[in-house]
Amino acid sequence: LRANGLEAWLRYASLPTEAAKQYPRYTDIVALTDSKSSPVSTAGKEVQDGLKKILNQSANIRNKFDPSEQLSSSAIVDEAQTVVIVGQNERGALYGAMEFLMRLAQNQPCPASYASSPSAPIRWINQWDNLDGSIERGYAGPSIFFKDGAVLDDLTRVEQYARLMASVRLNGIVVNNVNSHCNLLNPSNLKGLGRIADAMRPWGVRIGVALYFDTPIELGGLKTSDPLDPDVVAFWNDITTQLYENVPDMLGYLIKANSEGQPGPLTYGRTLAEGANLFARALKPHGDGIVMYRAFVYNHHLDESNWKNDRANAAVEFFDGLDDVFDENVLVQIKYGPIDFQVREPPSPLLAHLRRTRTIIEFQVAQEYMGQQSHLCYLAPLWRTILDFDLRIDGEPSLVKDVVSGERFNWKYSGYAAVVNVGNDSTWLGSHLAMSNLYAYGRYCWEPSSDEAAVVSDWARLTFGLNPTVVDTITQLSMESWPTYENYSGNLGIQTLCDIVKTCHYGPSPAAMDGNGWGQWTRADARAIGMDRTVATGTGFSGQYPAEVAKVFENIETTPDELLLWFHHVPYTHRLKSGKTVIQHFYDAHYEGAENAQTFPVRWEALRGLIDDHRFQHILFHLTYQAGHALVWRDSVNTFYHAKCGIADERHRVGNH
Ligand code: GCW
Repeated sequence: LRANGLEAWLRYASLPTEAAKQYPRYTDIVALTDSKSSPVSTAGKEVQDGLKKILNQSANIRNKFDPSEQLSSSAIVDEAQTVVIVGQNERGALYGAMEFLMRLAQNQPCPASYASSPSAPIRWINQWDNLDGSIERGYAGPSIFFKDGAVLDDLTRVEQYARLMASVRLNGIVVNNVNSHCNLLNPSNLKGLGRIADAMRPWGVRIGVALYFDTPIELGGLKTSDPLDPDVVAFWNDITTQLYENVPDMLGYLIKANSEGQPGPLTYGRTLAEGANLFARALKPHGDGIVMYRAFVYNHHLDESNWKNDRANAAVEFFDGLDDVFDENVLVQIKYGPIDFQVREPPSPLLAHLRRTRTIIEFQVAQEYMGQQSHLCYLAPLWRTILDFDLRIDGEPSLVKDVVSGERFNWKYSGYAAVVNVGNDSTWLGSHLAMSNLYAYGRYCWEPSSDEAAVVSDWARLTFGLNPTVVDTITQLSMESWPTYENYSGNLGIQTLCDIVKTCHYGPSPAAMDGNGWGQWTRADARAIGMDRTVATGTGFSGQYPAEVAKVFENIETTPDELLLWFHHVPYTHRLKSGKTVIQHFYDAHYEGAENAQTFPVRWEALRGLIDDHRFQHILFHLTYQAGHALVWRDSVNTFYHAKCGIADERHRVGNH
């Protein structure tokens, strides 16, 4: 049977007969709602579909229940056979229903009673889809939302996507690229956005939009987009009213401004807060809509010859001091690291600076610098290095996950966003294994202390079936994949070393890091490597952290090896805590990483016949490619640094091909 990639982890594969027999016969589904578009109604249909597929049971759905009435089946006399699923709201009931099915599909009976609630209310996705149907950093075909400047007529895939989102309790999505276009807001697209919202709403998913700052000029024909100009204010008020007419439950606006060539308030001599508040005030009369104002503001024409310059400093420099001046419905959306979704970064120090202004942390499922879905790279272990990091704000425990959840500063509305690049491809992300990142992202928003291996095992069982060899193999490969990728790409916090000059951000190009204005510098020369970000002699970045953390990073002795070159400029001969020199670590890590990647297709081979051949082959192809590309990475990076510093590999591998 050709496996349908569209179902992803919601295949609801039938349980073996023996296992299925253990379950009661479920005869009636009571979905208590009068509305067909309610998530409760969706839940009813989903349970009906799931019971059919998993247990081969046919159950009737109805939407009323009189407790005095006997249900149709005689089996229902035993209360233990009645499953009651309730939520604090309609969405909650849908989540409970899907959890019930996903446990069933894994042959894990539900406990007698069980409750669960989210760590944070904002659990959203950011698509970077352009109106022409292309996707920025998309590697899986064209957009499922847009084509030729308009919203697609057929939104079947959008609805299927909302179903996947609901199953991992993601409740919002910004549907267009942060590098936005004024035509998003033309009259026919406003209607189209309404259709997208209608398609996703039954799954408890609300939509938001990313705005282009100069829309008043380019679409409205105004002379300026100055946020304090009365005509500009009126323009945005009017557009916002029209948007709410089409999308009454809109989440709000995502704004990328004064970043990478985008216009913004600074273009008009106004502050970032004045820019953000413009949109906040337009949203305010309509409900609970928020402005998600991105902290990714930096100068990409930075002069490398000045050793004090540092792109990593930008977010705090731009946003510090604005904490008290943003309107209350402005949230600042912060990438997890100070640079840009690199293979290893410390958490953004801005997370420790905003206390009154609530924040959203931004992750990236879209593996932009992480092998772009051609490499297996399960990201939950990376996310945990950020979420579990203790920022020690005011000397108090301040785990990033507790800041983001709202617990640390008593916020009621804050949370998570992730850039996701699903496309029209039948696998959604271009590779079956990459879907574990989307699944895990939802699980982590809900419960950021989840065990990474347990999460990926759940995903593997749901996606590929219950065979323990299959589940164990996928779990092990996934758990090894990020450390392996880090080994054969950028080590010790030097960043990923992808090609950033061609802007593809793919494949090795250590030379591309320096000599340009992007600020992803390594400062590698013949003798030394790394960014000196200390307060004492460098860019001062380490001083942006609260005192206890700043002290750790300021000092080479206390900086962990994995972030050494992020914070310090050291000779290649500098000895790590492991006892190795920096350069020997580079050489060894690249051999270890590439060697381990060689085992991936071999270990996958052992699953031949244990999963359907179509997906087996598809994945085998990807892992084989990854194994080959890991060798390219190894040799490119090692040869580059060997040529730079001239220091021989103790094990005589580098330079001897
Ligand atoms: O990582 C960089 C990407 C850009 C992206 C930008 C951003 C949408 O290379 O493609 O633009 O970040 O996050 O705004």
